[in-house]
Amino acid sequence: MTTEAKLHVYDVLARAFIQEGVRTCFTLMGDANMNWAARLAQQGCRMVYVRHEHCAVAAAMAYARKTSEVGVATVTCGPGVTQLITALPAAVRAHLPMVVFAGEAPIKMGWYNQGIDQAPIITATGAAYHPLHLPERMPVAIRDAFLQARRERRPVVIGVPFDLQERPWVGPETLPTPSSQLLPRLSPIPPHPDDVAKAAQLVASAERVVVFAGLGAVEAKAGPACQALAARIGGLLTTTLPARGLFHDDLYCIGISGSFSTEVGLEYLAQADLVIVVGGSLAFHAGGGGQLWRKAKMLHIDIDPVAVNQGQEVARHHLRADARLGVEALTAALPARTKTWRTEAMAARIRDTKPDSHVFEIEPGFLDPRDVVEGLEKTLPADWELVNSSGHCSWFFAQMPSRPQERFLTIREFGAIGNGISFGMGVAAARPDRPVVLFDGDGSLIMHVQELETIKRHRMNILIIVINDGAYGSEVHKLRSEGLPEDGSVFGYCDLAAIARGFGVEGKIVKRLEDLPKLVEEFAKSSGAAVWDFHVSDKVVSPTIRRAHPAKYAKA
Ligand SMILES: Cc1ncc(C[n+]2csc(CCOP(=O)(O)OP(=O)(O)O)c2C)c(N)n1
Ligand SMILES: [Mg+2]
Repeated sequence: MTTEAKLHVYDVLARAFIQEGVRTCFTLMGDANMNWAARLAQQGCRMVYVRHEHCAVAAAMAYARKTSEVGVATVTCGPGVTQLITALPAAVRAHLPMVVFAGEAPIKMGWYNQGIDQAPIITATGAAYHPLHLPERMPVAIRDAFLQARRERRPVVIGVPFDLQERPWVGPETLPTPSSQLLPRLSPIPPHPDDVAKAAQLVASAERVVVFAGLGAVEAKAGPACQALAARIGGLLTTTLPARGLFHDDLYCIGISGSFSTEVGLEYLAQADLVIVVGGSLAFHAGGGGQLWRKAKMLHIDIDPVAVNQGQEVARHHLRADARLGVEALTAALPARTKTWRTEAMAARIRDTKPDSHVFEIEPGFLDPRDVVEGLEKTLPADWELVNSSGHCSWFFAQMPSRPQERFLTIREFGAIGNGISFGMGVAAARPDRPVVLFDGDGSLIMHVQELETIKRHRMNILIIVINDGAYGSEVHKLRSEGLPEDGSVFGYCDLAAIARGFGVEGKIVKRLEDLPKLVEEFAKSSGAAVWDFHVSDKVVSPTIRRAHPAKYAKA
């Protein structure tokens, strides 16, 4: 490297990222990262230049989930870093490997207006922070950051003072061995035969078994093995919200387990006497806070099985193994069974019952969000990527039973609104070959609506479906349920279609669901972006809210 004239530290740091295989970087520039970012772009990395740092990290999260690569973003020092405090905890909780290149204030100066102690801000989110202050060692530290991000499955932020970045490079001539060559190449962990025998005994003595898969099952490609196990024991299948769609083609899949369960799903879960959790962390919401299967024993099949998680006892029976190998070994060890819970009538009920059949009185001129989702489920092509956001409306979007897991993205472990548009961008960057459909609430979209400009500029093919109830629906329904005033949660229906057009993106208020086939056909030809604003009634209350307020919704 020293043979080239005037190589700066930032040149070499950009090369170190390219050598790590980085091909996409979500970027917002400032003094402390712009030289590095410019060099990264020159060396062939696709840069997605966003309008808010939060969105750079949130988009990188969705990119990491979709590609199984390390998500990469960059921000400047000080105010660039402080903008990340909502996105990073979300990435930590979703176990997403990421590297964020952050600038730091110049260290040669006694004072700098954007200076702030960045390490405690970042580490408070659960992400790792590494200040890099020795130029010669920086390429190795970058490589190690990628190794750490992959191994610990969390974001690693590296902070490089920008005066150091601008120094001439005087370090080694070659870059270190990239992380891809050092990563341990490990085979899936097989189960111990004693654990398999115990688990088989437990399963053999149960009559109503639900096989419940999480993202670990998706990653281990354990879907077909879970289906085979459920078929063998005549049981049912369910998934966590992020793994939804893993069994979309199975007649005995009752959909999502947890806050987003369907009516029929809840009924069957309550009857279960054994739940076999495969590759899931047994998060609080996934089991409805322990309320969904009160009678059931729990068997946890995972590479890291747990007894207690997120404040509750979750499983007393454990099988440590790769999800697929564990399930296959268990199935093979089961004795032949005569009794089965499954019946054809059950399959018909699962297929024919609406996720939520409660009847609401709706004011004329407004739509029922459930009808909007049903209409889109029927008309959106099967190979389009779908992204679920947050808020009250996300319950409805989650109910699209025909959609396979690999075409659906949900990241909501930190419960923050406002991420949908960034997640849509991350998926669009990961899957540029097909349209992305983002389902969002009006409040969530408005929180980072500036990214419509990014979407337009980068020519992303994203269709944004807004379930617009003119409100923070979650808050309205909770306030109403508790008999409190609605002030501060109801805003009215602002014209999101006009806002979209202001950013140069197509915008429509969609009033008639009969128009959907024609609209979808037109969008398919457009290759651009659009916002479709569906004005829905705020009288439709999701089952989650109704269950939380049984006194008010006793009959629901
Ligand atoms: C960053 C953040 N701020 C506030 C909240 C509290 N909150 C949860 S849902 C919600 C309303 C979201 O409104 P919208 O996107 O319109 O969806 P809706 O609930 O109306 O369907 C709010 C404010 C949150 N979860 N995250
Ligand atoms: Mg709303």
